[in-house]
Amino acid sequence: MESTPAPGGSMGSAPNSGGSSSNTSSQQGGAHAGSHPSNNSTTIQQTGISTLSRAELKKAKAVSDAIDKSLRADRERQQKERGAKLLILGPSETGKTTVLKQLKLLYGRKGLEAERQTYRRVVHLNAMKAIQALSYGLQKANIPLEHAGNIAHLETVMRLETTLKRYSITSIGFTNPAIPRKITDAKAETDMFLEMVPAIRALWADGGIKETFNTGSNLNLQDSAKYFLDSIDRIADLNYIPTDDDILQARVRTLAVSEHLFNIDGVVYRIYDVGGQKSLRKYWAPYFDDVNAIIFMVALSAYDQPCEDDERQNRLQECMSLFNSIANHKLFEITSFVLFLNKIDIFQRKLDSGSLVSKYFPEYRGPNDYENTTVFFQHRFLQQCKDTAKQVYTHFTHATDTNQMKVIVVAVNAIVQRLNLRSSGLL
Ligand SMILES: Nc1nc2c(ncn2[C@@H]2O[C@H](COP(=O)(O)OP(=O)(O)OP(=O)(O)O)[C@@H](O)[C@H]2O)c(=O)[nH]1
Ligand SMILES: [Mg+2]
Repeated sequence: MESTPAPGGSMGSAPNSGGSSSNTSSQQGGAHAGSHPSNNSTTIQQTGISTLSRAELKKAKAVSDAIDKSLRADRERQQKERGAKLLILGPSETGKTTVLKQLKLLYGRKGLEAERQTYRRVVHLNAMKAIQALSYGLQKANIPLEHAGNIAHLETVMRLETTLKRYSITSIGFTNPAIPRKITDAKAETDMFLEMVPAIRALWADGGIKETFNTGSNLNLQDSAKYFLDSIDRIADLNYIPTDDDILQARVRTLAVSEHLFNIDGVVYRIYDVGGQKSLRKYWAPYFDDVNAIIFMVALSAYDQPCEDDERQNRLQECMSLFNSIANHKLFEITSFVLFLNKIDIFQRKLDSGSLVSKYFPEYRGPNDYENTTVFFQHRFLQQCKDTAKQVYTHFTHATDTNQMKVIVVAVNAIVQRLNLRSSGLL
């Protein structure tokens, strides 16, 4: 591990100060003797204390080492108490809030308990939105239903569309108490869900909807659609309580920046989760001061998707531009950067289904396999940093997988701590 002298500490401080008096030689002077024996033998002779016996020198060194150790421990403690400020940035739907949920599960005192009941409604809304997007996609692509009897179900779903819009998930304020708006008409919402359940069950089993699901990448379908539609019987149960996995899969847009405190292996982290939609990015800047680390989230699986608000722009390309502006921001010159190339499970599935990276990134000429395409994208992101010496730590992540995230969070904590200690002169 690289070692840098501690500013103001005994190592490397003013060379002559230690030996100037025999009284201080056992404290500061001794530290020099201990740290740089060859340099300090000169100092000792110059200051006329060459008469110190070997035993005395040894003792002085021991005292000095003890002082060094204690100073270092003090500074480490102060550093830990000050904590680390960490921002999770990136475009919408890249998994920022999901990472935060994982941190709550792994390091929060109550895990996801406080949010569990609210998520019941989110899960229901997610399932309704999913079947609606598929029904809309089926009609748009003129795909016939497999069973004509399901037409009535399709009509139910489309009829409830206007009502469902009122229950837009974006208007739920529970991720941030600063947003007072919330669904107050929970009963009406539950009634609507129960009315839709038979339609969801029948349509999700229909070959036409299956075909729509398998062929449409522009459906604006949430990544968790299949997960919740597959679980329709379980989530429609009157006694249903969302599991941790359900909460990790559930999708709620973040509207406002929120702060969360975690103690990760003795270090206090202040972590900020932001809304990634373009219109919300102007709210990020007030949090840019004194940032120790940034986790920048990328949805690798978005390589074949257009931006939500601009069909002509590729999502991953837009994400690279955003990374460019963040990584080269003057306030982040000494900030540690961790890049999460996320949603690798969906990315792999897309490659397996034959979706070609080169169709969306024509400059890519390599094989359409996971190993080569991920290296290509990693390289493209790292190329965005104008400062070629800037170290960006990359992880390929599956943010809904708690076991994988556990390992990655430990690694990120170690990196942030090491870089923090180094920037404050402790390493
Ligand atoms: N399959 C899969 N789904 C993921 C992964 N990471 C996140 N998701 C899902 O992607 C959806 C969006 O995740 P969020 O964490 O809400 O995204 P966000 O970046 O916070 O989005 P905004 O709040 O709009 O900025 C959720 O349904 C998550 O469950 C992943 O690695 N794999
Ligand atoms: Mg979010």
